[in-house]
Amino acid sequence: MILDKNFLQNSAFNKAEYNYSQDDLSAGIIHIGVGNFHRSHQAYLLDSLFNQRKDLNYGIIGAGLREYDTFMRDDLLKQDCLTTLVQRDENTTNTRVLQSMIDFIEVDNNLLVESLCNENIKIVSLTITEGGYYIDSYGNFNIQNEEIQADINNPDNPKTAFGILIKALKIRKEKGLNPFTLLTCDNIAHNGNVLRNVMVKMSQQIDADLSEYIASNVSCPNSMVDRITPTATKEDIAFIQSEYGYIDNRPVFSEPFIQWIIEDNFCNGRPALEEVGVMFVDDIEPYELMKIRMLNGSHAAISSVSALLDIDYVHEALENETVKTFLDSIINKEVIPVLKDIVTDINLDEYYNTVITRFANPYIKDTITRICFDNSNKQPKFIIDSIKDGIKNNVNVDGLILACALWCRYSIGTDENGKELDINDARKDKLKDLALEAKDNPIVFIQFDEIYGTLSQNTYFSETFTKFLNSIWENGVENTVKNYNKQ
Ligand code: CS2
Repeated sequence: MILDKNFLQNSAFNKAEYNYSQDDLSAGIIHIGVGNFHRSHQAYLLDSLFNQRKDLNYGIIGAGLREYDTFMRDDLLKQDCLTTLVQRDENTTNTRVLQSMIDFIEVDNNLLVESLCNENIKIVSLTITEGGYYIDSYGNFNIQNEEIQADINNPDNPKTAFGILIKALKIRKEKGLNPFTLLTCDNIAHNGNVLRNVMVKMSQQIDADLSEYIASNVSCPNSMVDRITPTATKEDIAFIQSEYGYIDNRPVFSEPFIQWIIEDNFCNGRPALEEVGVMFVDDIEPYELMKIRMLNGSHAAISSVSALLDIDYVHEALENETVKTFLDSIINKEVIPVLKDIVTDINLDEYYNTVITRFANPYIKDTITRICFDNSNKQPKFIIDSIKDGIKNNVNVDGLILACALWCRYSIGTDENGKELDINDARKDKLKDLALEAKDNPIVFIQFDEIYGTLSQNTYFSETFTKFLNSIWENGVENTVKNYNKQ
């Protein structure tokens, strides 16, 4: 029996806990990029709000532009867009079927534009990954990118999310409809500002008036999002079937922890998410910096070394003394000293303890492969920015530089026993070539400017990287990290 509306209405499953159904909702949000995270986070919080019978006009419509989205759409439509969310740690297994998504637009750019022009849509939210914003290693919008240029030259037939949003905003403006808020939920510092800059700069090349209109009328609040959400496995699907008697082909498993902090800047209204624990603030910077540098930074710091040491899960990485000591040293000696002047209201040591406790949760089975995914878009934002700031502030960042050398070794694609590493990165081939060349000439890896910008010109950085990479090849991964840990 596949999960669907009928099943939910007719079975005894958790019935008492549902105070609304999809029939009570109308569409108010289009979400682009429906993955696991969106569903464990935004869709879950809206479900909690709807369950209080509030703001029922903010139902979510799923959308996407890629092949992956067609598979997600097909599967979700078969189960009436319902998602089973299981939140797990050692004390709880909390299962709920989320009903906050009510439809999923066909993966077709014209249909997406059409839906975006529905005046009931007040918010367009996005999870299009850190790499989805065309940002170069200097933090600037890469307007010369081929895909962006194609949309600028052919704005009526856009292919990128931004081209599509610009076209829809143009139509809304012409029809005299209010614009929508653009709410990014990706892990990028100042994510709203980044998005806004892309929208304004790109539209400038298309239609100057429209660009001005977007700059003055469309809000792009910055936000910090947080909930660890691994990819569900076959065993997870089987767990739901044996435990609850139905099949959900797209369940989501997450930790119980959840956080969403948003700047309160919505041009066309918003749901009362504060009722379900979302924090609305005037300035997001301290929170997002803390989260990106400490939580995502920790993942990025342990990702390559764990893969090279043949560790499968994040909780196992934390049980490995070499990896744990390495991480503690990076965060305590290199990341926190830079952050403590910017993040003054939050106890960073306590925050780090929470991060570690969350990583140690064995019940969510977060994989090292997941945290290695798309590393070439994560290293710049999660590691390299910390290195740059450390150097500026005279903080020793040897550990972070060692993390870069380990990533270089990882990019070869095999571990020290010849076992193949499961690398999922658009720059994989280029990185492998550079990593092989770097065996004899380490500096070529850090001269890859799409990732490192001009950082290789810093002598401390390039000498330390060279020292560590040479040591990795001479003494091995584990010994190199252990030696660093002794410092
Ligand atoms: C992870 C994130 O992909 C990563 O590198 O750090 O997916 C992380 O689990 C989330 O940001 C947690 O909110």
